[in-house]
Parts: sequence; structure tokens; C-alpha cells
Amino acid sequence: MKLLEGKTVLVTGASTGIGRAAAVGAAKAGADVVINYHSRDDEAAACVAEIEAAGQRGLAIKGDVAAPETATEFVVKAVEAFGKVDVMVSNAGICPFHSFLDMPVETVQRTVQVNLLGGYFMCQAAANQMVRQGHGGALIAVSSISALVGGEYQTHYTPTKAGLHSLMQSTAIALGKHGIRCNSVLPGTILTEINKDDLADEAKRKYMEARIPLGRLGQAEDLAGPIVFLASDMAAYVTGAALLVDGGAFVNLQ
Ligand code: NAD
Ligand code: RM4
Repeated sequence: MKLLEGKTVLVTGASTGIGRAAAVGAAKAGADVVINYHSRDDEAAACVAEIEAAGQRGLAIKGDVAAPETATEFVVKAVEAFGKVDVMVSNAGICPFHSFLDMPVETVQRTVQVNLLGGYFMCQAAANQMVRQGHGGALIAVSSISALVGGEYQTHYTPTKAGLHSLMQSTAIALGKHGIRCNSVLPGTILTEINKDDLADEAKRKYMEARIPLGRLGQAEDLAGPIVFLASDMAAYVTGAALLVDGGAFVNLQ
């Protein structure tokens, strides 16, 4: 019996990076998977092909998570296609690195809308569906090590990640009576498109690598196992938790 057999898993922002690795990881664990994506039709189709290659059903639905109606539509279409929603992985996010003193208003607003409000509406829409179904479920927010530490060029971003971490703590309380578990993963520095430009700075990349006890930056696939675990019945008594997946970077202060 595979860990997610019989479950329908939804993942936002899943045409690339951690979301895609989570979607494919869930399919390999036996789930049918519905992905949300923003703009890359080719990458979304490639993700669905990987889900199908794992022997599961896959479906891609385009939409901007910043708009609340995207969440409602995502859940409705997932239920139309596969009958139910068991897991929501709220992953979509942006991090347009920028200095604090001259941060454009629009950049702050967009980052909050996508990362925090997008996650809020996706989790709310999924939770309402899970309550209607009556047999529980799991919400997993892709927060960040940035929920716990600052970043000079991430003053708009780190509060959204702290917000998602906090959202999972509050929803764990609000939804426990419905059997819905709410947890977050806190990735460290994972090599994806979101930080490609930032880590093109050789000095910064070497500094980040040197801080990591496990000796390397993360890969998107490093998040698949922790997300599948939190989605699965192996984590039946885990709610309100936050799982660092950072190669030990956070604890490596001295
Ligand atoms: P990524 O850029 O590959 O993935 C982000 C995904 O979100 C992309 O597919 C993008 O299209 C999608 N997206 C962006 N705006 C969207 C919108 N408005 N609507 C729908 N989708 C949207 O980078 P990633 O590293 O895989 O990022 C995934 C998540 O992981 C993000 O929330 C990010 O904050 C978080 N995270 C990443 C790292 C890291 O080091 N890479 C560390 C901690 C947390
Ligand atoms: C993460 C963390 C990483 C950064 C990404 C964009 O939360 O801060 O170091 O590369 O965001």
C-alpha cells in the first residue's frame, strides 16, 4: 500500500520547482494530483505527464493565486475531475529580491497578495470542501526558513512566510474538530528559479553552502518526502507543526 493511495492532492504553483517535485512525489506515493499554475503551459503539461508516468491521474488548471476566485475554481474543478480533495499543498510564491529603503509599493503588495493571501484563500477553499466531505484532510503550507530568520533583500517576503507559518498554527486549531491537519514545511535554500539570479552571485552561493551542515544547497526533490509524509496518515497526530527542511542551516549559528 502506497502512502497516499486513494488520495487526491492539490498543489499550487506546481509547474516548476518545489511544487512540481511535491506533485510528482505525491503521484509516486499513489495520489491523483491536480496542479495550479500561473503561466507556463508547457511546464504544467510536463508536470502532468510526470504524474501520469507514475501511473496516476493528473490535471493542470491555470490561475493566479492572488485572486480569491482562483481558489474556488481550483477546488471546484478538482472535485469535478477526481471527486474530492484530501490534501492542499499551498506552494505558489514569489520573491523579487529588493532593498528595503526603496522597495516599490507594488512589489510589497504583490508579494503579500500572492504568498500570503493566495495561501489563505487556497487553504480556506480546500478546507471548506474537506468539511463538506466529512472525512478530514491535510493542509500543508510551503513556508520557509524565512519565517524564522530575516533577509536584507526579503523584507516584503519574510513576513509572508512567517504569516503562512502562523496561518497553519491557527487553522490547526480552527479545523482540528473536522479532522483536518494543518502543517508547514520550512525549506532552507533550495536551488530553483526563485533564487537563480540571487545565487548567481558566486560569493553569496558559497557563503550559503558553507553554512549548511549537510554540505550542500537543497534540491526541489528534497521537499517531496517531507510533504508526502505530512500529507499521509503516517502523520495522523501531527498538526500545527512546522518542519524545517534546510540541511541544518537554521541551527548553525556558532
Ligand atoms: P519556483 O519559482 O520554481 O516556484 C514558484 C512557483 O509559483 C512557480 O511555478 C510560479 O509560476 C508559481 N507562482 C508564482 N506566482 C503565482 C501566482 N500568482 N499564481 C500561481 N502560481 C504562481 O520556486 P520554488 O523555490 O519552487 O518556490 C516554491 C515555494 O517555495 C515558494 O512559495 C517559495 O517561497 C518557497 N520557498 C523556496 C525556497 C527556495 O530556496 N527555493 C526556500 C523556502 C521557501
Ligand atoms: C527562501 C530562503 C532562501 C531564498 C528563497 C527565495 O525562503 O530565504 O534562501 O533563496 O527564499
